[in-house]
Amino acid sequence: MILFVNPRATRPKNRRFPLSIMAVGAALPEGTTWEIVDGNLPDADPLGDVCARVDRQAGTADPVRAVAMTVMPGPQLVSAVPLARALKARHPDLPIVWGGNFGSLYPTPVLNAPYVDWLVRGQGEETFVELLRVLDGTRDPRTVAGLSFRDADGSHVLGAERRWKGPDELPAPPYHKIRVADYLHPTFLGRRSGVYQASIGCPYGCKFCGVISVYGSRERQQAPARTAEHLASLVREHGMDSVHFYDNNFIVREDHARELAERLIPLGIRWWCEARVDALLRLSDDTWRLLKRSGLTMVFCGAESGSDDVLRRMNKGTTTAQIVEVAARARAHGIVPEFSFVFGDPDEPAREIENTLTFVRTLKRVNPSMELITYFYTPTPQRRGTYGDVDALAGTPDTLEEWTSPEWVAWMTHEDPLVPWLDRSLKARVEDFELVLKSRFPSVHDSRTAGWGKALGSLLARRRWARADYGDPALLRRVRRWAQRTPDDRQAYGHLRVPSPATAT
Ligand code: B12
Ligand code: SF4
Repeated sequence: MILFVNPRATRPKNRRFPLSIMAVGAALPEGTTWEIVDGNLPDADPLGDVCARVDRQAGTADPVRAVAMTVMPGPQLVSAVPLARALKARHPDLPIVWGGNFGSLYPTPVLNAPYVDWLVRGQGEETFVELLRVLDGTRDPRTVAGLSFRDADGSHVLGAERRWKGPDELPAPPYHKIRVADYLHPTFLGRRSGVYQASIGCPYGCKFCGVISVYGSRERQQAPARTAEHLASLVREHGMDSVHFYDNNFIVREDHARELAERLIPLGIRWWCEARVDALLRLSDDTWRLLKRSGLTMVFCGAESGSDDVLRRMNKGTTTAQIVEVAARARAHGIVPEFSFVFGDPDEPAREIENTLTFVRTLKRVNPSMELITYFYTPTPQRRGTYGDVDALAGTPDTLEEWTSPEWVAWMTHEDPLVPWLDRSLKARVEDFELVLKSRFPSVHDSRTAGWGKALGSLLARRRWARADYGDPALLRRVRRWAQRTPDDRQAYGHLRVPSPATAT
């Protein structure tokens, strides 16, 4: 038996299908038994749960052969480290395998950890199956692409990169291995929202993005018929009424987008996806209408900057004029655009922050329903040069213990990286702007602020917004705090926030 673990990454009420480990489990050879332990379920005790299952299987014909954990940078790493360490202490001979984005980007600290035995980088399905043969003693680990491990002398062996497969070549998500109803939650889209990923990778090469570091600049999309079939079963059997598509680029080609939309219409769901502005501008008005009819409610676009020079240096491949045009077309078609921006240009941080704030105001004028997402630039290991030409690995920790410190968690989540070029006052400027904007125009994602608080905040922010006066909005901050129904949590999907020294009070 294999135990797959999804260490806690979000508040239980925000948990989503544990797609990563579901995907790897589904690809196991027939006859291999496997179970999921999800640390995101309410009252979960993953350590106790895993140990109980190991004890239950011990002495049977099907003992636990490995514990396989998915680990994303950020709070999930903070949960994963003590869990792996404690498991190793209790069961020293039980192989512990890590996979997912953290180890794919930062293999060294993972391989330095004595409580992690094997690391799978990039796509995991085939690598993990081959690793099982290594554990059986029938395969040399050095021949397994995508596998990394510590050699007998302690040196690190990084296997060759594995050429990955597209979704159509992989098994369907094994929904029978989880209680689907536990993962359908209210969001702004619907009462029973689910998630789905219909493509893998991304063909672009933005110099700040972690996706291409893990998957390279390549994207494979699933056939629309298969996507619709999987979603239809979630709608039919579990009453799912809306879906967030996790694809990095859900809309790439017009013919593909049209076929998908046509197949989604009968499902009667509302949906959210990510798409590039240039891809959206390639669509005809008829296709925009079709997407709207199929339930597209909000589209997330990485706008990144209000300066064409920065967009060029990021290798984004889009322009500010295109972003404005998308805002206008989305308005014409009644679809909410959600624009995310990366603040903190390494060369001209102050100037570029002002450029982008001014640009956000322009977008808000063009499309008042536009939603804003802000990130602070955190250099991420790249294949072909980083935005700002900084060394993304310089100074990063070599141990998992250091990575789990609040400073490094704030770095990984792109919320508060302590980078030398981002002065605290510049960061505060962005945060104050965001507070004024979101007070004046409450976000549809905001289910935490009571209605009266939104109305009062909007009224109080009116003059500030009109005068572009964002400096220290103490009163708006207090209103936010008073009107908060649940503790603040900036992420739309939510995750555990570890206070950083800079933000802790
Ligand atoms: C779902 C998701 C989340 C969820 C839950 C993640 C979880 N593990 O439970 C939530 C909402 C919590 C989340 C939060 C964050 N996320 Co996130 N997230 C995603 C998203 C949209 C989809 C991931 C997914 O499930 N894909 C489907 C599965 C099938 O694919 P997969 O995860 O890649 O898994 C495959 C391989 O990685 C590997 N694998 C994965 N786990 C394992 C385990 C084993 C044992 C093995 C063998 C293999 C293996 O095999 C799998 C199958 O091929 C991706 C974007 C994307 N489309 O990839 C971003 C993404 C991974 N997130 C990202 C980031 C940055 C974050 C945040 C740090 C952002 C933030 N500021 O909030 C936070 C913090 C994370 C945390 N809480 O710890 C980045 C990572 C890039 C980077 N530079 O690190 C991504 C790529 C988004 C982006 N474009 O920037 N995220
Ligand atoms: S930012 Fe978006 S478009 Fe650019 S490489 Fe990353 S996923 Fe692709």
